Amino acid sequence: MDNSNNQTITMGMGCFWSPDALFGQLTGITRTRVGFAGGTIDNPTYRQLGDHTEMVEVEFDASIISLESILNVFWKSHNPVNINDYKGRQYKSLVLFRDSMQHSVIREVMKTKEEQGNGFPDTEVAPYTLFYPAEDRHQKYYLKRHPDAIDKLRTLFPTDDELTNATLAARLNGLAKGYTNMARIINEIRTWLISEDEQEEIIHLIKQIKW
Ligand code: MHO
Repeated sequence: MDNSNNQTITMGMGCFWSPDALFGQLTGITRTRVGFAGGTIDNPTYRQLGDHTEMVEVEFDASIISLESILNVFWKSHNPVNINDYKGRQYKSLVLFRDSMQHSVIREVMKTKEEQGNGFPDTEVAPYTLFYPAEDRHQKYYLKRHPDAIDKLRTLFPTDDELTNATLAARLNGLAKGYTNMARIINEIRTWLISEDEQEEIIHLIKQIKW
């Protein structure tokens, strides 16, 4: 689903498994990936992430969901405390912006949070440079607890990358974590810009999954 309204934002808010599912279930989010960013060492891995932070990278259609709403979900869903990196850099509250537009939206939302009386969020805000995707076993972590779901999705998304990048996998990962339900997902699929036959084929497939 490529179009000119697409934007990407990268957020760190603790262990990346839940944010993958949390953002993945939102209409307007076209894909999610988890990985490491914000540090300096080359080629971090889950076991050796060095000074990097666990982050979720979210691609979204800004004509459906605004950056502001995504950021509101971000700050509502974690405790942005970084004093002395007290939880370590692995679990920093961190947002990486792609351009000055995103930077100013981030600052505005932070100012609004402060005005609402909870103090200025202690979230680090920095320009995006590199993002290292995490190992496949960390992508769509909650969905991967359901082997039959993965088996069935493999008919549509044969490779690990295709599965990780699929909007459908993002929604079902949200479902596996309990953030959404099947009826919502099916209603949304009926709005996707694919043929009715393709919609029904996908709906048929996901209805067969044994959870
Ligand atoms: N080891 C912790 C966090 C995992 S998260 C990918 C746990 O099992 O919940 O950092």
